[in-house]
Amino acid sequence: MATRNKVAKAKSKATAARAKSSAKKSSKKVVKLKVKKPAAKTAGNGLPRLSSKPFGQAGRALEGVRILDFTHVQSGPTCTQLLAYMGADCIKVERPGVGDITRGQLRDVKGADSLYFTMLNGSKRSITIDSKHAKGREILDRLVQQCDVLVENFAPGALDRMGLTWEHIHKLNPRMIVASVKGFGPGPYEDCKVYENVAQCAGGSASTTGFRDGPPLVTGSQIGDSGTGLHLALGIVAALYQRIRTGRGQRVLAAMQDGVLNLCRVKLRDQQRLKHGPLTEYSQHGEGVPFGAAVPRAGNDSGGGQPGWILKCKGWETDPDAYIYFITQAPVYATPPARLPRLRQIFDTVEKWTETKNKFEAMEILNKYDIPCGPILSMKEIAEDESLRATGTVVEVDHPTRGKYLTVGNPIKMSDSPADVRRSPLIGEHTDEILRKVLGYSEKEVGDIKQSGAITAPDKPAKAEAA
Ligand code: CAO
Repeated sequence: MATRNKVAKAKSKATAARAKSSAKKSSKKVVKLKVKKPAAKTAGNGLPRLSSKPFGQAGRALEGVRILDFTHVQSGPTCTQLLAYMGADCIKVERPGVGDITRGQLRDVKGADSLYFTMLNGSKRSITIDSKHAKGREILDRLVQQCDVLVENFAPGALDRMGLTWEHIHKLNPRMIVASVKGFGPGPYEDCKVYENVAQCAGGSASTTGFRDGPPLVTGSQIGDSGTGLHLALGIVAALYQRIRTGRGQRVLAAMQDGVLNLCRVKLRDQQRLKHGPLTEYSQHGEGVPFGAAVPRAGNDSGGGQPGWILKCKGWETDPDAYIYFITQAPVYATPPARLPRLRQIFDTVEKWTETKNKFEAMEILNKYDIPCGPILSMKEIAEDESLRATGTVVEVDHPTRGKYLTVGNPIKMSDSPADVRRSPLIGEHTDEILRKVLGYSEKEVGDIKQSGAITAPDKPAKAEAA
């Protein structure tokens, strides 16, 4: 009871601090509290009155949403980074002295956070908390009370072992949404740890990628990690929307196997079509190679009604990316049945021509004839692409220890919610600020917390790496 009173007192203090800090903010720019005010200000259809502010100046889509970001590595961070770009206040909780393991992985600049970390944790705040320390648990409980969403992608069971079971969280804050990435959903593999390529294999991508006469292949697109992060972000936004009606939070689970399968659904479509005959759009059909029991790897076949292939362009002998994707729509082969048996012949003929042009010249000429095609762009070309910079898809940000770096901005463009793309935080950079302003701890309490060892690594002050 005493503890409960203490929590309640702390909560009201924290709420006051939160209101004070948002009032302070609102005098500078957008008034977020106004957006939340209901009934009297509605237009009669349950929605607030139309904003009179110009588009792009009425705040960001997720402003006012506070996230307890307990994510690490790639899948979880990619989800919360996207929500942060859309305006959520993302508080990343990291282990004192260590932080997200990716801070030090694939390090390219000595002593600076890696690009692995910086490109997945932009626009967030960082607090260090030892979740296994009694005082750390108390701080986490207070964060649970102050946040709208907890996002995590620990190994199965890890969150429970920290004492943060759904029951505990729901009791502390019934409005909280608890969103998780796991490798597998409930079933035989639910306790397994999973990384990107495992998910690509278990989700059906690897068995359907590569060439027919080669082994299964993983793809460079991080469909297991970033793909699942995207799925989770959608689940969170939908849960926030449902909470407007129900008032309560819910659990959201995005399993990596499920996310990959969702992106591979056309291959499950093809698996079912196999029962009714060969997959005529696969080039192996035109080549007279019989199908087996499962969907085969289709090389660079386009997989749709419009056959395509990757063709060499001028310079292919030395440039590994001097290729173009070409789709056949020539009138004499106007129908798929007319084209499919002659695909190799068509592509060989067209390639004789593409080999005389570089991929950009070929693209320009082919587009004049409305032929869908795409140059194979290297990451170097993408990094230097001016149009991607202009749209904010590729953004350069400045970082105190590593200097300028490129990151991928928000790939989703919203006309009334400009992306908020900022550098990633240093480890524990916002520990003090969050303890005081979000959680309402007093000067003395913050001092006690520091002494307790709950926010510092042994023999190391919390901000040591930030210096
Ligand atoms: N304070 C104290 N301890 C902390 C902490 C903190 N702030 N943050 C994390 N820890 C602890 C956890 O409690 C856990 O301890 P226990 O095992 O004793 O419960 C420990 O750190 C390790 O966490 P973990 O199990 O998540 O990490 P791992 O390196 O063993 O596994 C991964 C990593 C990715 C395989 C696993 O987290 C996982 O399967 N996640 C779900 C799927 C996923 O997201 N995979 C994609 C990763 S990106 O490729």
